[in-house]
Amino acid sequence: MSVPQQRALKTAIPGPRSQELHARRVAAVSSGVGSTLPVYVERAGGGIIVDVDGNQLIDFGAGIAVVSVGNAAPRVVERVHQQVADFTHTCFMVTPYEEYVAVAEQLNELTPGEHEKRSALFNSGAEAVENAVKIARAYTGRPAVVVFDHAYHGRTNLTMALTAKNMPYKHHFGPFAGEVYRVPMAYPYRWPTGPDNCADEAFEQFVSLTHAQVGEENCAAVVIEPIQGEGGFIVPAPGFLARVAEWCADHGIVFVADEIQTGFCRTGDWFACDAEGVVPDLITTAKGIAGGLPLSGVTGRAELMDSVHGGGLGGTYGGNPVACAAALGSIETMRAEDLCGAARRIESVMRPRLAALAEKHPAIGDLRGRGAMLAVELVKPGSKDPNPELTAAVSRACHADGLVALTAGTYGNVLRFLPPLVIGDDLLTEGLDILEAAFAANA
Ligand code: PLZ
Repeated sequence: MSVPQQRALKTAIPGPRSQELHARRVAAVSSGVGSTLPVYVERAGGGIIVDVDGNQLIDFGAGIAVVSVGNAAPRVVERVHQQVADFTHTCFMVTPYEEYVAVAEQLNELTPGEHEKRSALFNSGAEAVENAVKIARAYTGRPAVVVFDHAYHGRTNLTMALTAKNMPYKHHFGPFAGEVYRVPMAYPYRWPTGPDNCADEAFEQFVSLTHAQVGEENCAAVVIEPIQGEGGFIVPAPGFLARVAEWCADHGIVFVADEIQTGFCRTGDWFACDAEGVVPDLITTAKGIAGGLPLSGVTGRAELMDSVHGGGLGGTYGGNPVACAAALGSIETMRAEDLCGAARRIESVMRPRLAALAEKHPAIGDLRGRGAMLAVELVKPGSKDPNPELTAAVSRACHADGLVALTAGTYGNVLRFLPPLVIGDDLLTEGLDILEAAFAANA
């Protein structure tokens, strides 16, 4: 690995060169685009990001769960090099190529369920979710889509409507797409009558609200993240997903699992649905699929995917050959290096440390997640009132100490950890030491 797997701080964070670039950025880039940690990146690999001042930061973000195989992963780089040299674009809708077909084959094989499947490729996660809704509507002939509290599905007009949180995703950007209905999420930590009642009661509310306010026969799809990502790594109460999926099947409603953040080994399985034996009708993927190149997919039952009129799905760049080559290199890496196993190993290192931290700091109200998708929810001591101030302070302290840590949550009070799955135990442990010190200094 060409990037040394060590943390090293040469300047304050951000350093002078990053600050220079930041001044240029402010003059050139819309202030509507944010950055969590404005160090400007020069190189990255494994569990390390090297900035333009020579600082080496530990990466607990993986570009928001994207570079699961690590940055510039060798198999990705090799296939991308070959592909850019061969051809960069013809448009699959004009003159197709094998790489797209090969990625579709991989998706059909790896996603949950043994039924016959088809896939279609796009560029971003939001685009995949939009297309899943289009396909569900075309198949069922029904308009409505049911989504959940705390959901995140993207920033385009339809996916903003599907996304729950106003700030920063929706504020001032309406009006939003219609025929979107929201129901409570089975969120054990915040379930009013306690976690034990959560699955049953949330399921009852989902059914009764969908029946009363939408009507089953008007409902094209239910769209759900099997573990909510931006919403704060909310793991639905056990059994909830399976019951929702079964109820959808009983009513001819398409069950769509948005696995854009949870997919491709992140949770210790190829897909988060696997852990509960849930088989979605459609599944959306992106992020981890292509080692950092923009690619997304919708995969699902052949009869559903083939119900759309010919030419109804597409886009200039969807399934771009370079992105497909990257995906093939990325999937090959996940298989060869058993990155599902790696995600479970990461959990076995992180969870006990986070549990010990939670013992020590009453500000940690909940520890949750699965595999290499773990989070702590921070509250004001003695209550469940969200503590976004402490969350921001701890994450700032981590950044200053050379750890890229991300926040999440409807209330901005969740610290989430998404290391690249190829990160070494040493860096993982050192990152956790930094986190511990950040809590000691701020909580
Ligand atoms: N569905 C479950 O997690 C993207 C968004 C970051 P795109 N999550 C990161 C931000 O602030 O924009 C995401 C997701 C789930 C859909 C999406 C959307 O994927 O590739 O960002 O469009």
